[in-house]
Amino acid sequence: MNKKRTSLTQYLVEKQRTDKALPPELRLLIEIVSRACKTISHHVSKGALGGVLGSLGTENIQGEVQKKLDVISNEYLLEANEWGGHLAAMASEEMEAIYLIPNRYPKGEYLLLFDPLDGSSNIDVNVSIGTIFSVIKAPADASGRDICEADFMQPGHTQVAAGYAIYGPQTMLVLTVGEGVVGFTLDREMGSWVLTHEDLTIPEQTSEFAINMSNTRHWEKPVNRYIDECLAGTEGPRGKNFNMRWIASMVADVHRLIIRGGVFMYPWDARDPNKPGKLRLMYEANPMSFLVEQAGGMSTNGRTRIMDIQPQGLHERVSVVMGSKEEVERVTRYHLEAD
Ligand code: AHM
Ligand code: MG
Repeated sequence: MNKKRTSLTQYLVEKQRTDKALPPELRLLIEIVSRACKTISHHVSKGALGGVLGSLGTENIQGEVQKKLDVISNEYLLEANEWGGHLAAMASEEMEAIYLIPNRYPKGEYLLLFDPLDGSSNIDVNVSIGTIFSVIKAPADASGRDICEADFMQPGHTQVAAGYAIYGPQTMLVLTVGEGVVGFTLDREMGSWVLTHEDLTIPEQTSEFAINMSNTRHWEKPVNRYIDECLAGTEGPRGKNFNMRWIASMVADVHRLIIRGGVFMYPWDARDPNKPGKLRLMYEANPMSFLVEQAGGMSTNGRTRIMDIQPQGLHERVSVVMGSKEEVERVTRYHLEAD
């Protein structure tokens, strides 16, 4: 006899029954987002056979060249979510302005934010990429009027759900509704998400870090100090050897640390001194911080908790240090000592 399998739907329905913190509209929202991720996964896996590789020749709001799959994934997420009646509006890394739910559909109380396809530079080289999403509630005074960008300007600690789908050797969905972190693996034959990781927990200690080392000369001193100490191995102040990994898809790098621990950093650097970092606060840093904290890890911008930052703009960027608690504490301490 096969072991009984729990599907995503079953997991969410049971959670809704036992736990009033998961309202039916939020359950519907998560199911629809995860269904869109299934479709995106299908297209990603077709690659050149599906004619989806390569660039479109257009740029997004951040001035980055859009890949065909960036745009296709964005459209799938919009189409899948606009009609369900659970959303008031959406915002995407790929769109300059927020997306209001068309008038022909009912509106709900949630706001959905997403990076439709994170790790774009890896699409054409067949390396893991993913979709990241974050859910917040529209402010109470927004009912009966159109949502505006200011309604999205809520710090990360107001998130009610967050997750990512990773399109790798396996397609997985990693999710939090604020009560720990769970992982589902896509059974491609059955077309269903199966609960495979019940309680994902990040070990407090690690000897693995992820950072783009080619930017070493542009970092702030505290980051150089931390990495130099790791590289010194058993002969340095840390007294142990460290390993390094850098996939250049945040989804894949964070997934690794959620599974086995580690610290992930994309710090501010002097290449573009006016930007506070490369990664996006609303589409990348906040949802990943929510997952990391729910898994027992920690997440700061080097100085303060990312989820306490008051956003000023939809496409705002931020410096990121997240993962195993002891290492994030150390990097944060080094920054504060240097200030
Ligand atoms: P994207 O959202 O345009 O794909 O960019 C974000 C990605 C992250 O997934 C990853 O951590 C980072 O950019 C890699 O940057 P770099 O190429 O500078 O190493
Ligand atoms: Mg991204």
